[in-house]
Amino acid sequence: MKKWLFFASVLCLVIVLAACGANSADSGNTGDKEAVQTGGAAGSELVITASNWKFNQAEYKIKAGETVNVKLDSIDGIHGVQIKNTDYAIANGKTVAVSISKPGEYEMICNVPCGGGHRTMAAKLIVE
Ligand SMILES: [Cu+2]
Repeated sequence: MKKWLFFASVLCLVIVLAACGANSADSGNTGDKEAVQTGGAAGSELVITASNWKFNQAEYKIKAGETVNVKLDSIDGIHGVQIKNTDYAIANGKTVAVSISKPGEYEMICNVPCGGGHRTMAAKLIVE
């Protein structure tokens, strides 16, 4: 009887230790993932969504001198973005690392002939 009790106690202890071990391993992994995600967010990203015939925002803001990964997503029609007074152009579905050192307002236009509203398809990029 005593032997059985001892065995049960050891078994409980093993289970508790295993659970603790598993938990700490899990939280360790989560920490790693968070670190990776934080690292990804540090290189900031700007997603511009284009449709017939507008961009999803009238204005987009980035910081002067900061490299921002600008992605263009066309959800309706095929569009492109050209940032005037810069060499930057972003094709549909592509991401371009944009870094503009001079603050100001830059006009962004669609650079793909996309139909009726093409010529009025524009937004502002504000570099602060
Ligand atoms: Cu267009």
